[in-house]
Amino acid sequence: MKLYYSPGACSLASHIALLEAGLAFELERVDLKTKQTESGADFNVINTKGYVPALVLDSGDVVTENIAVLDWIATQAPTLGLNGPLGRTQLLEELAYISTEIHKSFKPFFVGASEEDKARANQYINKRMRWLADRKVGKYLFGNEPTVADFYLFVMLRWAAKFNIAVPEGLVALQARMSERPNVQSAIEFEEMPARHARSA
Ligand SMILES: N[C@@H](CCC(=O)N[C@@H](CS)C(=O)NCC(=O)O)C(=O)O
Repeated sequence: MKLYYSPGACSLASHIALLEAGLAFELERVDLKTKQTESGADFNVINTKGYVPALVLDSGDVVTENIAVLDWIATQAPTLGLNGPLGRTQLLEELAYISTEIHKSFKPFFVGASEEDKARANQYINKRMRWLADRKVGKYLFGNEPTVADFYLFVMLRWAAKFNIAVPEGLVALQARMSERPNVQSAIEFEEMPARHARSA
C-alpha cells in the first residue's frame, strides 16, 4: 500500500495513523503545485481530484478523502477507533466535524485571502476548537488513548499555531502530548526531510 502525501499537509494525519496502526506501507511525496510525484508520475492520474491524501491499497483500489482514509485505517487497527454500537458513528461524526468545520475553514490562510477574511476564519476556527475542547473527555478527544480523529486534529492544531490562531489550553496540551509520541516525531521528521526518492516506511 502507498500513501501519497505532501509535507505538513492534512495527509500527515494518515501518515501518523498508518505508523500507529503498525501497517506496512510506502510513502510518495507529491508536489501539489505541479501535481508531480517524486518518482515523476502525474498525480492527477493517481487521484483525479489532484489532492492528498490518496492511499493506494494492495488491491489497487484508491481511497481518498481524509475521513475515508482515516476510517479505513481505524477499521484495520480497531485500537485507533472507538468501541461500542455507536463507536464508528461517533468517530465519523468527529472526523466530519474536523474536516468540514475546521480543516476547510483554513482556506483563507492558504489562498492569500484578505486580512478581513483571515480574521473571520481565525474566529470561526477558534470557536470550533473550543467546542472540541469542551467535549474532550480525557488526555485525547475520546479518552486516554488517541483515535484517528486525534491525528487529524493534531495537524489542524499545528496549522493553528502556524497562523497564530488561539486554541484552548486543553487542545494545546493534546498537541504537546501527541508531539511526544515516537510515531508522530518519526512522521514529521520524515516529511521534513528534503525531497528524496519514494521509500518504504
Ligand atoms: N476533501 C479533501 C481535501 C484534501 C485537501 O484539502 N488536501 C490539500 C492538502 S491539506 C491538497 O492536497 N491541496 C492541493 C489541491 O487541492 O490542489 C479531504 O478531506 O481529503
